[in-house]
Amino acid sequence: MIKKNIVLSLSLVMLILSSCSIGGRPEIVVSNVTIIPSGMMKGVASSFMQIINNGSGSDRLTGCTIKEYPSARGELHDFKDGRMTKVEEVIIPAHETTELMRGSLHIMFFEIPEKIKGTVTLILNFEKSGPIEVRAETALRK
Ligand SMILES: [Cu+2]
Repeated sequence: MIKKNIVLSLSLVMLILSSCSIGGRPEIVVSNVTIIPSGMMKGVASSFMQIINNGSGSDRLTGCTIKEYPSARGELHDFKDGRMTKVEEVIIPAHETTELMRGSLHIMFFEIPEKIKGTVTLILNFEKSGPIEVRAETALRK
């Protein structure tokens, strides 16, 4: 009976330990945020940035909006087999920097009501960290 109890409590400890390592807290820092209006399509812009996760748990980017233009629609895009495709989420692994850049993962906005310039505020929605506001500098397409 005693032996059985020890085994039971040991497995409980292991369960708690393993759930900690999976469910640790993410610590998100976002830098180098740019938003680039499309030269060809009206009301469309792409956004690039670095999302740094200094925490011990992963997070997911699930969406993005522009504070100044709430009606604009933000989509998460990736490239698969050389073609741009919409994705539902971007996984942000712990202890890693996730790069959103041209030709790879990026955010794209549609139906922006006017030509954007200067800086705008993006609201990035994370599953665990919640909404994070970042300033995005408008850049011209190089
Ligand atoms: Cu895109």
